[in-house]
Amino acid sequence: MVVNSEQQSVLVVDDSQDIHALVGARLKSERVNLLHAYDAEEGLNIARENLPDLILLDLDMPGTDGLTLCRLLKNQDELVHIPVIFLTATLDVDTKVKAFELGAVDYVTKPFDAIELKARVRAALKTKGYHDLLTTKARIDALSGLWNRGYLSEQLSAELSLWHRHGQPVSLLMMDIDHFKAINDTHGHPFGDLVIQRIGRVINRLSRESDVACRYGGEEFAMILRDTPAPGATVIAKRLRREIAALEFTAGRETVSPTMSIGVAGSDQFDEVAELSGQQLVEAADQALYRAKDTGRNRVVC
Ligand code: GH3
Ligand code: MG
Ligand code: MG
Ligand code: MG
Repeated sequence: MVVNSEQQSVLVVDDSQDIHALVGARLKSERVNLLHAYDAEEGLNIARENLPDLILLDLDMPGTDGLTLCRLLKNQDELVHIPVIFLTATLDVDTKVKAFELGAVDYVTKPFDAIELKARVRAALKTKGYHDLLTTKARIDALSGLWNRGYLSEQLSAELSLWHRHGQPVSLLMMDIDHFKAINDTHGHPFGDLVIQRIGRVINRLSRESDVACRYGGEEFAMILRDTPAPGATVIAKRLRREIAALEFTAGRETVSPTMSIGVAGSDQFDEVAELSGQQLVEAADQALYRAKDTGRNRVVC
């Protein structure tokens, strides 16, 4: 089973150039990208920038020591899941216990044995690969292959903080398939699932790399449009509506052509910049969607 097809990276934080050279030589045969830092501050910066899959951390460094750096790493949401293996000459039990309490997954004592270091690094990277796979799976909707609602909510909060701090606009589309119950009732639930899947593919195809397209639930979809005010989002929504209306499904001798109603809301439509929450933006897009339903369906309302 391929856990992670991308090359994993390992950050080595140690004040000794010799240790960097030694680790490099020991892990030469491994398919890993090595990153190097020579003190805690540099280690923290490189970790933040590169989000490595594993950190090999020296316990004894001048200035901020390894235990303190480990505590700093484990205090940051985006870094907390990076496994830390301590490199240490110390065999003192209290220090080892302290390291585990701070969140280290393992330690290797210097001078380290080549095979042992490799085995411990491999084991930690394998676990990290499984962790990443599960994290991704927990964010994806199985039927459509789009992101799920939980992930959309997380990303919406992140986008709104960019709006609050830098005035970078964000828009949200709420989409709902029209008369979907009738499609299910007439052609069956598996056919309905197929419609959801193919509409999901259209939404995915028309979304940009920076957008977050999700299945919000049932036959409802949502999309976050990054750095996009409401008028720009409306253009995208209209394109989506058009492409979905052009889809044709064959059900026995019949051709089914589902349509979608879309509500648009943008942060730029709100006056009180600092007050806007994800919930409010969802509510605004939902209200626009209701208006689209009320005024005849198969349309975009902003
Ligand atoms: P409207 O135009 O007002 O949106 O009408 P509608 O019939 O689409 O709305 P309603 O919310 O009444 O119906 C949604 C239907 O979607 C009901 C539910 O059985 C169906 N549904 C929800 N999730 C799934 C799913 O995963 N697969 C299938 N096939 N149907 C689903
Ligand atoms: Mg040292
Ligand atoms: Mg619905
Ligand atoms: Mg519907």
